Amino acid sequence: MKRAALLLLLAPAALVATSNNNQIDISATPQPVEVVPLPCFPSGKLTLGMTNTGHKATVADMRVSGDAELTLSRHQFSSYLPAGQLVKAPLEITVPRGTAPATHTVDLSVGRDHLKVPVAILPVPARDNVLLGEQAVASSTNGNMRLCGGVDGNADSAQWGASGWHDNTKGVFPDTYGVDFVASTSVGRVVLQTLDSTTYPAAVMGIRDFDVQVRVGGTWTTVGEIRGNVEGRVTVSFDPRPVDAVQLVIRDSNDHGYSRIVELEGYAD
Ligand SMILES: [Ca+2]
Ligand SMILES: [Ca+2]
Repeated sequence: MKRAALLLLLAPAALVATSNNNQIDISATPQPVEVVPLPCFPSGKLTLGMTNTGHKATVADMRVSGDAELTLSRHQFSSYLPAGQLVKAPLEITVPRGTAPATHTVDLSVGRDHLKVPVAILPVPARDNVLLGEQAVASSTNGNMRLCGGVDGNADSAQWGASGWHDNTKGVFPDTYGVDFVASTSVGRVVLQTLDSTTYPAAVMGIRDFDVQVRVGGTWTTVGEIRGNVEGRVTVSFDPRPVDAVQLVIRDSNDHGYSRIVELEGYAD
């Protein structure tokens, strides 16, 4: 009797010890993960993984830490892990503008196991599209969308959910969307790509009426007005000038609902 009771007491402790000991494989993709030090540039996306290589389901906690230069979107990844199954979670890594090119490290740990992931800080690339990756500014952003979606370099309407932007005031106009520059930047042409796919054509769902404005020394100037648009891609050219900010003032969309931008681009001429 005494022996049986002792075994029962030991059993739960043994289970816990087993689940914490080398049953979890840690993974991360891609390696190295590359980060461009711009606020809206599409970079720094790492997929974390935990695989339970044991024979019993368990719960695992991954701790996520990194060098002081890095800002991490999460510091923990906890999950129930069925035996033999890989469970993934996203990690976004950002660095302040001006961060010098270097290789840093993100450390992933489960129990005593660690995986050190190299993080390559890249130089800011030369860009013809001067809006690409710069700080987006909007009057509002719908909770299902990302503020940066309109200047992330992805103009594919089929990937609208992942890389587009729309406002959060349905049926209420105007809405504004644009970019604040950190230094005066020459702009003479703006290209709007509004939602335009087989399922959601621009003539039905796209932006219809909008003004293009540039800001110099705190004053907004309208440099183009478009009315009755039904195209997916609209180019507005004006006298090139150094500006502090660019924005669209969106006055209506073809469904009179939301202001939908897949990508907004700006060029010197
Ligand atoms: Ca986009
Ligand atoms: Ca609105």
